[in-house]
Amino acid sequence: MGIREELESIGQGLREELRTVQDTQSLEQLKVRLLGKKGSLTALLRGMGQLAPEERPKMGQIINERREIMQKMLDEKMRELSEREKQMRLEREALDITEPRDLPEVGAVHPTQAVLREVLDCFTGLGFEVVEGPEVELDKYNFELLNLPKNHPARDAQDTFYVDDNIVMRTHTSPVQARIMLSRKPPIRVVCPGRVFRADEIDATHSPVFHQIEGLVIDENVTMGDLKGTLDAFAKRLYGADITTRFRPSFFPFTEPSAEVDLTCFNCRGKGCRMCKGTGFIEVLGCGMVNPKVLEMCGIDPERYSGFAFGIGLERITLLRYGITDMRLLYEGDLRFLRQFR
Ligand code: 2U9
Repeated sequence: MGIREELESIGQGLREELRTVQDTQSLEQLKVRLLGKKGSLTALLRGMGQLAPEERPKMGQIINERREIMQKMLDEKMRELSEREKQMRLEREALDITEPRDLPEVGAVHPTQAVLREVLDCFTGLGFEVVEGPEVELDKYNFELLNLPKNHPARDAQDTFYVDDNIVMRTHTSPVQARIMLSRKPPIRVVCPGRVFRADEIDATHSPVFHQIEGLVIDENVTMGDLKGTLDAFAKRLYGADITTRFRPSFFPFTEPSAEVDLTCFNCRGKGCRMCKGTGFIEVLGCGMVNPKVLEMCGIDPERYSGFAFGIGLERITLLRYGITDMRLLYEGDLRFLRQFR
């Protein structure tokens, strides 16, 4: 077969293959078979060596023209096939964003967290700063500086989780305030929320891990009247304008004098009911004037400064707030319980 016939036959073959080729990958292979290093057209060009020298330029020109035409046909087909493949891919991958589907269940703020937020909102509104500290503490900060000497019953291994002789799981958030006193000068106005640990029973009102919010104010001329006013504002903010506080004398090593604070029962608003056992009041927190000994140990001059402190059990006020009767419900993560707070 002469070169012209072969060119004709290659062109014919290409036209037929282009009619049937279905995808870009096969087309690419076809292109290699034709124009690649071992392609049929390339072989034809090489075969020109057999021709008489005067025929070569003419034939070279013809082959190259054909080659360009074929190249264009291949390119054209390539565009057509890529476009088609793109369309098919788009159809295959299309998402119907209007299609109805199951929505994920909406969560709820946990009741303990909701009450914590309210309490912190209240105190930050009064000018307090929120400060947090470590849950694993040195004996020095958890006990020593708070006037809880080595043989004090509250330090008993019954109540305290010891890590070693000098390290404990904090039994209250007071060590955070002790650290603040050591590192700052008055005026100090802080609230310290956080997890605390006591080797306690687990029952409806006790858990070995619970939360406290403690507050501390230190400045010149801070009085018990400031303490009472602050806690009154807290009570009214959380439970309503008709709620008042009642102080009963008490004892804590870190405060002197100390008091336990009752609020008007927010169930019966003071009339007397089962919740307050007929008294019209519910015990909610403890407080007092910071013991001058504590001020002194924490580097603050008790002659110049005075302060008050209070401690609130977060779970306790959460139970009271929602009328929940068992603290374990706050820890168990039972969705039937939690869904009620959505
Ligand atoms: C410093 C000085 C004094 C924090 C205080 C209480 C009273 C108190 C209890 C409330 C419920 C613990 O969670 S509870 O069982 N707390 O009654 N806490 S005064 O006094 C401080 C703290 C830090 C430096």
